[in-house]
Amino acid sequence: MSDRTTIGVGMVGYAFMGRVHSQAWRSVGAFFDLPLAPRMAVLAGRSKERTEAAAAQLGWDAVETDWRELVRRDDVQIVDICTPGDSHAEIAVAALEAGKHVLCEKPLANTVAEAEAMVRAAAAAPGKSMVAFNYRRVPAVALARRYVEEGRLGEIRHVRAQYLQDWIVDPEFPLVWRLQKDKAGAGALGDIGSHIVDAAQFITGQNVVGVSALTETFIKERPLAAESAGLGATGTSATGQVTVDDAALFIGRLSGGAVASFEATRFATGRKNAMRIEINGSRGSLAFDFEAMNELWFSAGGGGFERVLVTEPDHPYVGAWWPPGHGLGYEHTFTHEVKDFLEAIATGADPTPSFADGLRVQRVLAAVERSAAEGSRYTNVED
Ligand code: SOE
Repeated sequence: MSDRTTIGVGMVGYAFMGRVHSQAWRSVGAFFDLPLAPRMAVLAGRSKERTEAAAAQLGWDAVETDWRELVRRDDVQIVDICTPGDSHAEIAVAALEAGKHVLCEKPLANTVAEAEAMVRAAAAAPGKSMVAFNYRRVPAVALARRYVEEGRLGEIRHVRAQYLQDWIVDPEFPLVWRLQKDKAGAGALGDIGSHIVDAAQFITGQNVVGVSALTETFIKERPLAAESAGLGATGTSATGQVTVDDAALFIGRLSGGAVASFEATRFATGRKNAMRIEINGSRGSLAFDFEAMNELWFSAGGGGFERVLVTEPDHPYVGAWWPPGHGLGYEHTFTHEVKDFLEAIATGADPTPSFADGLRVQRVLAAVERSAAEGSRYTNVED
């Protein structure tokens, strides 16, 4: 391990995503045999005191209070962006122009124009770039793609995807940044709808080419957030407008001829992180629910569905971890993500999902918003 080349990582943001990315950078070298050893060099955040406390807790060597300083540093070769969407484009473009590799949280940006600028910067820069759609790295999701590639499903006819959460059902839950359009770009649509669009495209190998959509904001005004802007925030007595969707539903066509339905909501009372996808093909079907993330359900047609416990050493990523049946969790998907990113950097391969893949998802989100706003029956993604 000690003779591996070290590569410095600088991360911007230390809330939920920053914490889980930190865990990934910290543990990846202990479980995967990698050509590069990440060094958790610098953490950037606005408040010096809080950033120092986060760095000490999460294992970062130094702090900056301006991400521009982090991007300028010689001991940073990878910039990991864990901020709300409103700063993704600016940080990513600056980092790419400074010759860094960039890992950026999803959705890629808040608008198609920003995502396009990021794709242009990525194409012109020497550094590698990747958007962090972590659910691709759930072993069962990667196995689902393998099944499709092996032809076990035959021709794909239906995709049924849902992402169901309930953390804002309470009208007193405060107006955190995820509920503000200027910071998050969109609501459930961007935050979790983007994941199911990416997962559907990843597993089937087909792109969403047209949609017909409906969005809703059930609670239009909420208490302003007090101390924290995260999922555990508390409210004040002042209120503000919710400027994003609470739920987004859409149907769509895929480039290979399949039809799809998508539902993204934070109002599915009792559902915590139910990222679900079912795919029906001419020869077989598969079904996945993140709340039981170590399982993939497969049907070869007759006899209904059978459970595949995705904990065997020959299943994607699993061999690096525990013996069969011992299972993985949410955080492992991020460890797999940084493992794949480091390998791509070391070998010169292009990591996926690329910024271009992120832009493709962004265009679908924009088409959903257009369709919902216009009440149109069917909206082509490229229009
Ligand atoms: C909040 O809805 C959230 O943390 C998303 O932002 C993540 O992308 C998802 O993985 C879990 O839920």
